[in-house]
Amino acid sequence: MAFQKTPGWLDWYADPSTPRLRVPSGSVDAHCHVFGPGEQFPFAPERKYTPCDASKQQLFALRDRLGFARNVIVQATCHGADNRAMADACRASDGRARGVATVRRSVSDGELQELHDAGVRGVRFNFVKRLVDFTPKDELLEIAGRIEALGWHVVIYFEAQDLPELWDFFTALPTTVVVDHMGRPDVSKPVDGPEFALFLKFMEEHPNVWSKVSCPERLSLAGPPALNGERNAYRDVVPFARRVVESFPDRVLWGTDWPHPNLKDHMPDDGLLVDFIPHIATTPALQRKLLVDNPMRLYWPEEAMR
Ligand code: 0GY
Repeated sequence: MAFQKTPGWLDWYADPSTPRLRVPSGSVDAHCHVFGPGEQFPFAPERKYTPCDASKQQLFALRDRLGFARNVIVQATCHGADNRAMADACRASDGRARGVATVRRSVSDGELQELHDAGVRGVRFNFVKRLVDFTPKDELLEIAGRIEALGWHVVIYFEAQDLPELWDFFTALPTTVVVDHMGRPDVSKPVDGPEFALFLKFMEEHPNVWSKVSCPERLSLAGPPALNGERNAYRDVVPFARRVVESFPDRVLWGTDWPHPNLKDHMPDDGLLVDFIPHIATTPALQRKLLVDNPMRLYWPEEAMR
């Protein structure tokens, strides 16, 4: 089936630069996606956007180019609750990819087990209104209870202004909870202001809450690096991400977010994104926790304990 991309869609950057940072051996890109290919894995009818194709082979090539060892492939909303493309990529990775799925209440125990066998270790609950239709909280809590039994965790995606309303639901979740992109802070506001303080309090008061310190290119208002020509790009996001890394060094993850859905202004060079890491995790010890120890503990615990 031929899919028509969303008008103005920016395709991923085909020739990323080699990062200056040599990431530690065994590093994990803990937030990335596969899209289709649409011919093989059609996009969901209820999707809010139609992306370009971004295959597992292309993802694995990027992994190798950037010097990473493993991926965590997160189900993107354009595939709805049809996890076939993500699970296929995990299965094809020789154990070097884990997955995060989207499931509905109707998912059977057998389907959950099949996803587990493919490498899935979490489900994603998405509250970003431009991406998904509303799912009742009781359905999500029921799903959380079922996946807890498999030892999985919940990944949540929301915007900073919605945290107060979602707080009671998030804090009722029985599993480890991983927040995408630091809960999308508004980086034009002060890092010490009330909005980000609430996010830090969320992490402080709930030791089961982790955060991805990813997506500076989504959060930055400072402009694309291709225009300002600096490798130290997305500077306005640095204080936020650095605060999270330094406050919770054992509960942070990092990912490229390749192939970067829904970016409007520019498509990041993934090599530059890797070079953002030393600005937010400023020592080799912090980089090792962020890129190796933490994701291994969450996604490959059987290897991390060896
Ligand atoms: C991201 C961010 C976005 C999209 C999705 O599943 C998705 O469609 O997560 C976004 O548009 O902000 O993490 O990929």
